[in-house]
Amino acid sequence: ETAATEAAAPAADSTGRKYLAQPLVKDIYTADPSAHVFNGKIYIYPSHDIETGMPENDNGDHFAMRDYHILSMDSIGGKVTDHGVALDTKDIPWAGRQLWAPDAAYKNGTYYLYFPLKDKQDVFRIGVATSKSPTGPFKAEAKPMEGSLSIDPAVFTDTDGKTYMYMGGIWGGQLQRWRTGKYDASNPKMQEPGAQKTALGPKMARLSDNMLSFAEPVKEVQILGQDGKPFLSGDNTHRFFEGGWLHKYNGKYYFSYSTGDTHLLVYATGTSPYGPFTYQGVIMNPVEGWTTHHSIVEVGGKWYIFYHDTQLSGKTWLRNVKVTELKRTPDGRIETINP
Ligand code: FUB
Repeated sequence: ETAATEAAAPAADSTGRKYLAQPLVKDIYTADPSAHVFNGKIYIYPSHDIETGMPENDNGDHFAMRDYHILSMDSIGGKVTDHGVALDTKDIPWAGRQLWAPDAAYKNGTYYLYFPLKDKQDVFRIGVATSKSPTGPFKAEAKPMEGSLSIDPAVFTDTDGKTYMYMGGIWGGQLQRWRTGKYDASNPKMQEPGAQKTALGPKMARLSDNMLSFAEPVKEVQILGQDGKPFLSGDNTHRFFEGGWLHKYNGKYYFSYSTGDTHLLVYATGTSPYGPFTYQGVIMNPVEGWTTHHSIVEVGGKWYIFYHDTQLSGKTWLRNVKVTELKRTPDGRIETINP
């Protein structure tokens, strides 16, 4: 554990929404916060942004992260602790480059850290590492998860104890290169299906009891418009881009995600963790910076959204994580946040 702690001074916006606009830590850059409550304490599993001088491009080469730091806090608005390096690329046997947005889960006395990383062939895969502590250090498995692909793993454990992973991201996340079921390096980096074709969906699978592998073949998740039809690729204010997250509220499954080049966080709901999910609306309007990535978690009976922007640096690849309340209407609709 490092001494680097930073109190997140509570603030309120004009609507009374608390904790908006306060970076949770200021001494390192953090992004893509996946938050969980383990044993009554809040743990945040973020990317650790660093300056590497890589050129900024649509392939995301400038996001050249090399390790993870886990953050914790006892309560929203309380002191934030940075627990130091939890996993480093140099300790991952199959590592190529770029540790992107991670997530974590707990089962039977072990914590699991799931992370996207390019292998030595420059193909994004999802890896898993384990620890007896929620803050690590984590030990990576020798190989990426069999059948895993692309980026942004998000792990959801249902009330029946079954755990599912959602993953995928287009453009630099390479999902468009998996359209045939196999990785196709000849598919240009940014090529989505034609504007009038069905958009690419995120992928998902249930995890095995050992949490280290998939219990079933990876499938595509269907996201439908209010008209019941899948979104078209050209509909970039609605179609899935990256950063999926699943939570359950009042028996309903909420799948939320980033629309990428239109910079929105949006959500869709369904009656099963497998979907299909029907689009409902915008959770958060664009933040400062190109990327937008979030997680949604219940803490002490209230719901919060963790997200990032570039307030501290003004640079898209040097982000800072934040948290604010997630408010719903009585019928469960999420109110749009204007960050
Ligand atoms: O942090 C690198 C990438 O940027 C993440 O994997 C994406 O979700 C976007 O936030």
